[in-house]
Amino acid sequence: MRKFIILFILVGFSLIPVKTRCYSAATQLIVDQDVGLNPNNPDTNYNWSTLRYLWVGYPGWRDGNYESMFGFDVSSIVSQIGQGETLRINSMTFSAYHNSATNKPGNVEVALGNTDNWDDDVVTWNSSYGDHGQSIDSVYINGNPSWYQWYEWNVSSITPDELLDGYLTLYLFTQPEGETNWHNFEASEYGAHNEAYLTIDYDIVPDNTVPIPGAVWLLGSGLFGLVVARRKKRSV
Ligand SMILES: [Ca+2]
Ligand SMILES: [Ca+2]
Repeated sequence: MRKFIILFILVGFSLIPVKTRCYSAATQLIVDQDVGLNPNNPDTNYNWSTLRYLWVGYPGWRDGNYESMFGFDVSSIVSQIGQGETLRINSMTFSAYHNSATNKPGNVEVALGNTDNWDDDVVTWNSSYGDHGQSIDSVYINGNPSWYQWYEWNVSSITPDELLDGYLTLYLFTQPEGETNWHNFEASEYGAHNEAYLTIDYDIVPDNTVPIPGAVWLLGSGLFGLVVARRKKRSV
């Protein structure tokens, strides 16, 4: 009987990961497209050819309080989700390369965009439906010597629903908005291969994951039944 109890515990524990984790992976996605937006010139497109960096904040010598928009094609993850399965995000990080010669320090915030339907060659403040959602994470960026380096925002709180349509749009902006704080980040067109990227650690799990206690209880009662059956056989 003791042998069976040990077997039951071993088999029970070995089943736990199988029952709750269908598929797990960590992946990095390079930005699909990126662009600056300016509410002061709401119908102007600020892609690479017009503005050589991705601006956030209010550079005094430029007109307006810039924001930058980053698009990620997440269809490679979504396509792995089968019928009866659900995407679960364990952690997600957004990374962008800071590239500025005369920045002023301050917080740079990340938020979800209002639309996934945009093209960096034509999009403007107005056609992107302007602005962004609530701040998801904030990073304080100092002045010199913090230029020319990667900064990372924790965006793990974004729900999987935002990825299921195959695209994710993020905004960078400054807080508080105003002339005290501005930065620029390297655009994908810059050519130095410091494109923004997204790091996602995720699981794809069955929709109706059997609760662990229930599964173990079922396995236990099954094994108990087997033991009883064997004993009965022997005693015959
Ligand atoms: Ca671009
Ligand atoms: Ca989306």
